[in-house]
Amino acid sequence: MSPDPERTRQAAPGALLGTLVGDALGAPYEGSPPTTTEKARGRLERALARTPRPYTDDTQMALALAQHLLGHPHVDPDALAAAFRDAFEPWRGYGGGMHRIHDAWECGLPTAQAARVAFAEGSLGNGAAMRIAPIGVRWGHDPERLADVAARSAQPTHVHPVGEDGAVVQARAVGRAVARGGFTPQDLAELAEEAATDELARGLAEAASFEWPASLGDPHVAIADRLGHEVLADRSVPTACWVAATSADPGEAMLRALGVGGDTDTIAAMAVAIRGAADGGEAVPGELVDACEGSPQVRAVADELADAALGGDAA
Ligand code: AR6
Ligand code: MG
Repeated sequence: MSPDPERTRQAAPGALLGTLVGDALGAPYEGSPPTTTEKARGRLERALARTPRPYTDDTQMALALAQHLLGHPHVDPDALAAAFRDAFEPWRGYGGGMHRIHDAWECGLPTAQAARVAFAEGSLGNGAAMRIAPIGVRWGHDPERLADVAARSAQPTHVHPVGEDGAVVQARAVGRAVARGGFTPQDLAELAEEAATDELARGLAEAASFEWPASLGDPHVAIADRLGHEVLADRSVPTACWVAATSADPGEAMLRALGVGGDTDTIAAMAVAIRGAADGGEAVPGELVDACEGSPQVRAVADELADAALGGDAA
């Protein structure tokens, strides 16, 4: 299938600015408990009142991956590891394992060995999923290629099957949103069927069947409890997909993620990326985009990625 030009040009900034906004405005609430929508609105207002509003590792790594894709559309894990190493800024809030992997890269360890220095079986954190939106943009029109490229992009840092599958699922979610201009609970059920690991399949199936009568109030505590809101891929990717599938637009996805709490910045980055891809860059509220560090750079990279996606698969 060839990518649709108009759709791709709208989805690319939606996905990448969604990552940025979710990350930078969710970051002050990393580790916060779930709360009501009303209090989530207060969280957003306080995030907007703070300065500066830096992005964290989610956006830092997404930008490095996006740049890498421009030269390596099928991903070269060694060159990608070098790109992550060069972009690394330790104060950006990286996971503990990432600091150890970065030291291993600097000490010259081969990529495959460095990926196991923190955890022998590899990381099952959500770090490979949080940065994946550029692959959804670049390969949204080709789901098989997308899954292969997403798995390769996890290799430098997340070789645990659950860490890698989280990245593939999140890439598929963004890719579906890019290709179709929508993302609904039906997508959750289909993603569950495609998942490679039982952990992601279970989480997505639970997300697809989650029902919460409005009379009970906000679902955030129940979602955090059942689907999770932690840093592990299987306890955050299905949650982000649920937030995206049940929100009307990127602004609502931001609020819901702020309500779910936990690994707030990363769940928001993933959820708003999916919703932004579905609804387009103009649907991501401008006051949120303008508030974040790096928004012009993110916009520029998104446009370059859209050009690359529309330029053909031979590159
Ligand atoms: N066994 C036990 N715990 C694990 C394992 C494992 N195999 N793998 C990961 N963890 P990490 P990330 C736990 O460090 O995935 C930032 O805040 C462990 O507690 O590989 O890039 C981002 O914004 C480990 O420290 O980093 C994201 O929110 C944690 O999972 C998140 O961190 C994270 O795994 C991304 O983290
Ligand atoms: Mg985080």
